[in-house]
Amino acid sequence: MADSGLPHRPKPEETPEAAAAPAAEGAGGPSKNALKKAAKEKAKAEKAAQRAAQEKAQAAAQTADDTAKDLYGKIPKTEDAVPVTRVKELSEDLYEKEVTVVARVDNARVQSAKLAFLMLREQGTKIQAVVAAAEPISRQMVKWTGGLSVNTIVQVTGIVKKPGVPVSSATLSNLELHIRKVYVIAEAAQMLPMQVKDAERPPPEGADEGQLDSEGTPLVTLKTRLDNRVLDLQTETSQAITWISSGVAQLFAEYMIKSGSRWISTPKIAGAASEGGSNVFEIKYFKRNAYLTQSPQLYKQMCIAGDMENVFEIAPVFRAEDSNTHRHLTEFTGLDFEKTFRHHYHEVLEFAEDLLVFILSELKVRYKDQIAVIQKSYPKAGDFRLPKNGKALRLKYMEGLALLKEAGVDVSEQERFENDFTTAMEKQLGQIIREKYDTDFYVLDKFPMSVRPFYTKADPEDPTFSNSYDFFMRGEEIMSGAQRINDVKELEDSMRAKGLDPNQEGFEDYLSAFRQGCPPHAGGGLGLNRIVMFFLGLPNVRQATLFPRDPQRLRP
Ligand code: AMO
Repeated sequence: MADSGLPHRPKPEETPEAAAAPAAEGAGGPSKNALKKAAKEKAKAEKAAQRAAQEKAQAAAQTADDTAKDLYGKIPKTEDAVPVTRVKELSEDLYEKEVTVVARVDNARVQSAKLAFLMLREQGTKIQAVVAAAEPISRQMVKWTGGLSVNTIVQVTGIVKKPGVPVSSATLSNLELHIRKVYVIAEAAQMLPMQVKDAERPPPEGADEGQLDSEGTPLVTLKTRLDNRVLDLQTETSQAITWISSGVAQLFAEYMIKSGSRWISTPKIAGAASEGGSNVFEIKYFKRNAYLTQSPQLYKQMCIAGDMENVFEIAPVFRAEDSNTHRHLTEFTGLDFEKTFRHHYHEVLEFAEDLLVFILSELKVRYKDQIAVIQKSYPKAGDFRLPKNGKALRLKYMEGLALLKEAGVDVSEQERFENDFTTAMEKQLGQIIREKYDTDFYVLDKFPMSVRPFYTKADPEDPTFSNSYDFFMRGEEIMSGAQRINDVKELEDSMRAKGLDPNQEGFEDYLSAFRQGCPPHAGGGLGLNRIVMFFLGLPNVRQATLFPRDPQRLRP
């Protein structure tokens, strides 16, 4: 033992007391039994050491004569440069060709001493790989490959073959990779909190953990999936859904930019809760309090006052609503726009209707592969109905109300303009419109002034109503918008009528934007998460949100 530099501490048997003490076993020395036991222990230890040495020698010999020792294991530097083919690009054209892929191990199993299977998964696309012991592939390589832990990222080189029978559990069921080399790029922990393959099917309706399907396979609840979102994102369905979300944002930006709109970024921290209402998050801001913005509403209008004419934003929107429903989040992605018009707010309404028709019809074309994947779990994903003539169906609020009344719905509160439609009414109206007009996307225009925010312009012909509109998909709201009041006097009166004080902190900058003159304008705010959810017919908005935030959830 190396000198530790610490003062020597005598072991118990080295102390003077120990030297003076009589031997524990009595004056005649250790008993026969004790001697026998000690001899037995010694023999056992010798045997174990012998066995370990033998195993070590055997392993060394095996490695020495392992014909495949360079064909598997940790990835060698030389393999880094090998060109890689994407799994989803593999096809029957590559039969008998050698390819290299990088993928996760979805499943690994040893069939026999000479045969093992890997299911490989790259962004949800699966292909089966086989490793069989035959020169130069060794039994050791087969055993090692079949023992890889699930989710490990591997680089596999192999020959593309046609399997004897199609591999029904693989996405590429008519292809099989016959492994030549397999190297580990990043190893996964042995125990994962959730199996990605168990999350491939939709979650059960109830929240109870431990549910099994009729074949005894675990059903993973939405809560477990969201708790382990990184694993959940690896499923084929989540991969496809996240592509649709990306597509909605891209198509929104594409349409806006094509129309000459400017991409803006407005603050999410504000000094006052100026949009009113209690659904605002208060935060600590150095020595004072601040608020997270509930929408870019006031700022997008201030940009119009700043002569920007046509603006849009894609950004988080915060709502401190304790709503625990399938469609409410406390943070969502808002797609907002604001635009000037010349003669009538319908110029902007039409612009927004064409925007939605563009997004929804382009999604169907550009993301048809992803939609087909999602449809396997959520059959409604592929059946979103758009108006045949490419023009949005637009009804007046009162026409919608009449359709509900005709269907026997009690709309007396709505007729008295006391309340907006309830969620149940909106859904029923969606059904009626689908049957009558064969579309899942429609617009209601001219809402009662009483149910809209202070910045909404009243209908000059009948001020009971307003120049405001909501957009619906499958009977649920995805957008709100309106012509805005652009005259400062009218704006202050409207604030007072809604019980707001124009002199309240936070309104001065907004109001002064109008004092120096602001052109007529209108706009709207869309919820990206809801568009994805309703387009695909998903049961819950959390499935259309990367890392959802709701009153119960602040992680991951
Ligand atoms: P509104 O409050 O109606 O309007 O919001 C606009 C759109 O945002 C989405 N949305 C939500 N999505 C998920 N969870 C929520 N809690 C949630 N709340 C709203 C919906 C909704 O249609 N300033 C106005 C817009 C405007 O007039 O331009 C506004 O924010 O899809």
